[in-house]
Amino acid sequence: MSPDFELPIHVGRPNINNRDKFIDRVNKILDAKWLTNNGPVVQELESRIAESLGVKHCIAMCNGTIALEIAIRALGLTGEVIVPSWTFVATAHALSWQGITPVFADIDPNTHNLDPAAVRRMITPRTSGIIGVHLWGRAAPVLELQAIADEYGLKLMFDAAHAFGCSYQGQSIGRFGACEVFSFHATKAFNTMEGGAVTTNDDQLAEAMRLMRNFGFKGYDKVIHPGTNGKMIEVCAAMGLANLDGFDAVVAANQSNHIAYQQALAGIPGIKVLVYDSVERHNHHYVVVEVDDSCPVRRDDLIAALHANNILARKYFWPGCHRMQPYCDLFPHAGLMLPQTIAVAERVMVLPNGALPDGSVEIIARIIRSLAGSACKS
Ligand code: T4K
Repeated sequence: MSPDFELPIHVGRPNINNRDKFIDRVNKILDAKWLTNNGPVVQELESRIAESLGVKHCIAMCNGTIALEIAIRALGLTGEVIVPSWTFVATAHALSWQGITPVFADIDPNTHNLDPAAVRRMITPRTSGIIGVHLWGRAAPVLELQAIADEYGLKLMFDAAHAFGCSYQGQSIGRFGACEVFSFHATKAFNTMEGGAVTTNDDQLAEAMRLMRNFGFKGYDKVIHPGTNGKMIEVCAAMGLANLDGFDAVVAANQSNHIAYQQALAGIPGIKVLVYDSVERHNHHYVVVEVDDSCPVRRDDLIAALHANNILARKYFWPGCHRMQPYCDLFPHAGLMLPQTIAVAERVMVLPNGALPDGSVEIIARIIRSLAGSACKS
């Protein structure tokens, strides 16, 4: 049988808005012969993002992982830092790459975000901080984590890689903790091809991160800080400006697909589409489906069937960082403290979203329903 889609439709297909405006800006960048090193297009993107999020500083970076590393260093994190295992592995790697031990705390199975009680259990005399992750763009328990950080004298920052355009208690994500880190990777709701940014209201922290992003240079020939190369290039910033202009339309398309998925998958036993809180702003980028034991088909069999039809669903972020290298060798018993992470990792399937070909949601739902439905009868 031929697949439903001739060309694959992926989770993570990039949103490319305003292609003409992007090309126009690229031509201007080439004419100006200023390609990188804090150029005018990067500065314009930083101002627009800071303004739209209502935060004092936005420091654009070459990607979200380097942005995390720079933020971690600028905050002075050391020893152990508490993170979820249920996240993309970059959250943990950004710590271990700098000789800091990521300590994995369990999640709340309803939100997929850190469980504050589990965070408390993982604090030791070596803990210097907490990195909350706003997974799927749903805010981590910001206030509860801040209270724990204040009580124990820990630094708190957020991995907001998924959360551009999302809010917590009505305020844009990007303003919480000591700083927040975005990824603008091609696969994100808002992308600069590769890219990322740290946002903060702390002047000193912002200054330190700007220095670290550019080898520690403070003017010609004067280095006053250790640093690396974390700079965003002008062409990526041009992509960002073009995509910012079309961001509302992307969110609207995502949301409409999300609603269509909820309707089309309703009533299938053991299938639940995660719903985003309607009182908050959300980018609706990730369509996250949980397949539990009452579904007659296993999650992995559903994914295999979708792949056979050129629908490249994913089981993000299976199996959890603690079961990836080097963490599974370093902490072979970490799973004992992560029962909810392990359970959620077995249930989750992420479906394609964004500018999908017409009728995609219905076709995808039909495949899932036909498998779950027929297996149900047998
Ligand atoms: N923290 C969190 C919570 C994150 O999710 C991420 C990144 C980070 C930190 C680090 O930020 P960055 O340093 O990446 O800025 C992808 C992305 O590479 C990664 O950025 C993202 N999270 C993660 C969730 O997804 P993979 O390993 O799944 O990528 P890959 O190559 O399998 O592509 C994903 C899907 O997107 C595929 O179905 C193909 C499709 N795709 C991808 C690209 C690049 C396209 O259709 N077109 C494209 O151009 O990590």
